[in-house]
Amino acid sequence: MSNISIDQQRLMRRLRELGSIGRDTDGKLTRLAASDAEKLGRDQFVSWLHGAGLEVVVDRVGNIFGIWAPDAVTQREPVMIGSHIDTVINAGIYDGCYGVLAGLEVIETLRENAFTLARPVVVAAFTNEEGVRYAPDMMGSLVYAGGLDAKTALSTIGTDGTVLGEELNRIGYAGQEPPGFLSPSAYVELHIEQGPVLEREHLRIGAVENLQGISWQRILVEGDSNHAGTTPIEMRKDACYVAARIVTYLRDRARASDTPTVATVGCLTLEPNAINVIPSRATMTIDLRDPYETRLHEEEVALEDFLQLVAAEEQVTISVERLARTAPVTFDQNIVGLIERAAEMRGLPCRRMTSGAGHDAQMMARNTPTAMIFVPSVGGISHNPKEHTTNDDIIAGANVLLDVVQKLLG
Ligand code: HGY
Ligand code: MN
Ligand code: MN
Repeated sequence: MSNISIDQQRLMRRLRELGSIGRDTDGKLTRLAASDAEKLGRDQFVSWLHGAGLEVVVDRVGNIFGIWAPDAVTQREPVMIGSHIDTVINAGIYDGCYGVLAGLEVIETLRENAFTLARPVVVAAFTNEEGVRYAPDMMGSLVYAGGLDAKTALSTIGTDGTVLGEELNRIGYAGQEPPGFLSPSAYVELHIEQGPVLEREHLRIGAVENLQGISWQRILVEGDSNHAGTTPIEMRKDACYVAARIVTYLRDRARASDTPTVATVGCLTLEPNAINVIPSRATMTIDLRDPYETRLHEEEVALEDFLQLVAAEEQVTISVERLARTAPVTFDQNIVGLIERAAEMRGLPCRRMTSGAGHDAQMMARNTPTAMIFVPSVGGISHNPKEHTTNDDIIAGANVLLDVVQKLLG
């Protein structure tokens, strides 16, 4: 059993405080990347970092780092604990924020227990993990890991027509440090599972050993507007009908798949969007995921063929823009083993598992031994204000992170 534990009240208080930042007049929580609301969240996090006596560094794409590096060890590679504090629209309070605040809590607990560092330890909040305003998702960690150059990321145009670099400048988080300025010896991310597995199996901890591949596309269907009353069905070039066929095609394919393929159309807009006009244009996003690269690729090719077929049948034009594509990732088996042993030492039932959600860890795994710790999501719900994890599980996960980080710092 580990001899130290985190300060439960402090972690729970900060989760609630950060979760109160970015709420609209209806109480809905939205802190999109580089927005005014996210600035307030960033400012709060930075003030906690300063309060903990950590060195604060912001890199060129706005990734924030809280660093504890005593002089004697500054030359050694740090252990990094990270996640994100940007959210989706109408979000819960745990996604990303839990991992960042638990990381800070672990560092503060180590400092309060006069832990002697053999290497620096860093907590990171990566920019634009969700990818809701600027695609791709996991952008800050992708740049950090060298998968996207900072200039391209900063010139990304958002769904609202803004430019990421200008927004980071405007909110005061366009840092100077080159992304990748620290090359960690290990990266660990604590996160809510956001799915039903741990709760269904009455487990407390997930030792995440791999993460599924993700493919994001934006589809534009161009038909012809026409009169809803006078246009015979066979004469229609109905962009909405084509979009509906794409949605049902994706669901049918995912249901029929022999692997855990999932497909989601999360955004759909119609033009001119009038009750008595056959839509001329439909813009939609497609989020395809599968733990197996060959299957994900098969689904992408099958979709491409279907789009050509339905465009010909309905005499519309369909154009595709790729927004994000990450292959499945396998995490570091040694760190996964440390997580299992830490859970066992604390008497927490644990299992190895796959992450259905994307995380900054999948980008950091490109260059750094990486793994993730999951705690249960009540009802498997996430990306929803009902997202919830019990206090006991929040605290248990943070203590497992504390134990794993102590081992990695050894
Ligand atoms: O989309 C995802 O899986 C993550 O929440 N960004
Ligand atoms: Mn997340
Ligand atoms: Mn998320």
